[in-house]
Amino acid sequence: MFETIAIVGATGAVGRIIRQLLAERNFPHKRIRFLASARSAGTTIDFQGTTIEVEEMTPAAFEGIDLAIGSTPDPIAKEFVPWAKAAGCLVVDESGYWRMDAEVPLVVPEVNPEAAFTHKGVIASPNCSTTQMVLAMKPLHDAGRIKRVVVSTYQATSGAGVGGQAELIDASRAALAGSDHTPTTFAHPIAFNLIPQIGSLKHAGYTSEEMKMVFETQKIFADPTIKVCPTCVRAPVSNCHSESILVETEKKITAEQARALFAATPGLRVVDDLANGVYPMPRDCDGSDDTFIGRIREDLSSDNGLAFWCVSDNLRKGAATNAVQIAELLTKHSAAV
Ligand code: 11C
Repeated sequence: MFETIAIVGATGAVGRIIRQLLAERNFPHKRIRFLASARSAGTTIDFQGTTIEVEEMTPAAFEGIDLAIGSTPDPIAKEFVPWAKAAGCLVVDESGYWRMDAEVPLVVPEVNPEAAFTHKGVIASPNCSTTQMVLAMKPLHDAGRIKRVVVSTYQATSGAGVGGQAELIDASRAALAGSDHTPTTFAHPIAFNLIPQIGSLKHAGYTSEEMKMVFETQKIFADPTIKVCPTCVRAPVSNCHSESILVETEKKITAEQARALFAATPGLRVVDDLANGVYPMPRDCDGSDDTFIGRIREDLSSDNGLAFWCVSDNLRKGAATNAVQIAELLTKHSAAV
């Protein structure tokens, strides 16, 4: 058991869900501490019947912490992880900063749990759009080896933080009232629109968000030969990312086989009855830790292609839940050795 645990970025949107999950899942610990920026330091948070004061995240703050779960912007993670490691604190980091570091395992517990135990003081949790996709890929990859993935995302505004969700509401109200609204979080109007850019131009016409889906997928499956062609799109949805995914496997997997494979995978839920208008939609998946799969069908344009639709709560399995599951994996492992 990790005696003293901490949440870094405890007051943020994902930090709040991490707190809820640790409480709901009775994560074993003796003491919990909440670290955040100087702005939030001194405020209080109620946790399991105790009022806890938020502390400023400084190098000294990590003394005595055994395990920290971090949910902060990349520049903050760059700064605090070395402080935590120097203090002997193991970090599960939700940011993008450490994910592609060769010494840092990138883990989705249902996909590559064994990687977690190779850590050297920090374990990274993937980008939300990658996490739900690799979770869906896992049973198909095990059964037929995935060679290629074509994915288009429909990403919720919550991926851009609470400011993104607020902008969707403000911009929608303004559009309905016929008044002007100047976007601040997004580069273009988000109401009644789709924005086919998430992140900045990164490589050969692909954005940083798209290249995360490429590189993180290859790292998680430890297979740089898996080809991924992503298009990431911001959609006027409050929460839950949706993805249209086409995989090509070495060995043919029928739609019926895929349905059974998905249904037998922990963390996946099949919602698939097109004739009756039943499939996963962001509104229905909000607040769930599962990843939902529907519209499962064989590709009409290739022999071994399989197409499906995948929806997941990007703040939960895409962020907080995955990080907490990594921490649980480490706790079970430390109990077993
Ligand atoms: C988005 N996926 O929807 C991003 C947010 O690397 O953890 C998460 C960015 C990350 O905008």
